[in-house]
Amino acid sequence: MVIKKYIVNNMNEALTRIRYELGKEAIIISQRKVKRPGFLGFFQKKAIEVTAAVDNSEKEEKKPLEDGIEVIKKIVQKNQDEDKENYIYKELQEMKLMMDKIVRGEGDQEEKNPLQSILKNTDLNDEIIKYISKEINNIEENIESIEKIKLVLKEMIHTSKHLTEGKIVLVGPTGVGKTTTIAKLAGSLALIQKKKVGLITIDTYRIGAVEQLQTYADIMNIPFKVVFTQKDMEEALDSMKDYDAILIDTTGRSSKNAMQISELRMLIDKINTENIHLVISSTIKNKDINTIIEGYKPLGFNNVIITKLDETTSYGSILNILQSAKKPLSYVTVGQSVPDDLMIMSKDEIVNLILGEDSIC
Ligand SMILES: Nc1nc2c(ncn2[C@@H]2O[C@H](COP(=O)(O)OP(=O)(O)OP(=O)(O)O)[C@@H](O)[C@H]2O)c(=O)[nH]1
Ligand SMILES: [Mg+2]
Repeated sequence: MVIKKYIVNNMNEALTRIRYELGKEAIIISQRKVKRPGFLGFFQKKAIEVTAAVDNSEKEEKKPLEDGIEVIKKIVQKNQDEDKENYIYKELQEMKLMMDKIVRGEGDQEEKNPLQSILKNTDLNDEIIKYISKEINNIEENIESIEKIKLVLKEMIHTSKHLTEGKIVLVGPTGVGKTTTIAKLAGSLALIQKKKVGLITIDTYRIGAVEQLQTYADIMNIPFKVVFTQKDMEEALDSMKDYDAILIDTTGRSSKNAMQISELRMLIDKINTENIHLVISSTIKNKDINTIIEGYKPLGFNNVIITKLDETTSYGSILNILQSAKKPLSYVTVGQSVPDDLMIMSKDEIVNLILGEDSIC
């Protein structure tokens, strides 16, 4: 077994070097953020220390899965002292991805074209990769390929101006985190920004759904109304008309069910707001993105919230979703904690995530 440490700027660089030096059967056994030494401690840059290993016993039959299990055991052993459950979980996810690739025999071609290798590791869809590959040829500046990719990505990403006042509606598929995000927004507006906030739910569809938001409303001491009809909606909005912000939760409907969507639309029309956010999970499969977005278009959403970034290790889905929706990103969520795990991200932060130069820890 050969074990080697690499200090790199990002995981793409690590994967390229590991495959080049140790071959495609190498596996990553640990990664951690470190700082490169700088002049008197100045200009220190963030870097990643990646440890990779490869079994070089030639005569043994190659059994990547069995090797992987051995390495998993070692990682668990190594981290037991350090009490880093999340760390182990992330390591295992990284390893699973790497092992899948090894088993599928991918990687040879990527070594030959570092640009393709950088883009392939992002999970961006093929259409976007094609577009970026084409666009970077039009950049005449004499800069590295990775910098060109960053320029193109930044052009493609749009973020919202944040309206934290008025009527804010969240729509989207079941279980993506709408109610939790409403609670995070309510917490941030009412408890931190000291705004006068009201909550409304038209979430009458699922048993237990009303109680979930009612509990948050009680804890935060925020008025809460449940709405069944257009008349209820009118009355609820009227009772909160002098509030700074009214946050409106909806039930996760199947976007394939046009009837359910049109019922929801009648209530949303009554709200009469320009501030409708489609909530989508970053863990969505690429091939489902367009269907979901098409299904929710009749509701007239004009922002996108991407949730559960803590549950993925490649962040290309952010751009895949935004490109399909053609609407700007307003918030992302990075965990279950209310209200802490709600974030506004800059274009630079999103680009760094997509290119593997940063991660959600
Ligand atoms: N890991 C993680 N879990 C999240 C995040 N946001 C929400 N969740 C969890 O996802 C689950 C579903 O969240 P809800 O807020 O009930 O989802 P919803 O969209 O309101 O679901 P419906 O009302 O059924 O349509 C809960 O267990 C949340 O704690 C996030 O950013 N990260
Ligand atoms: Mg809900």
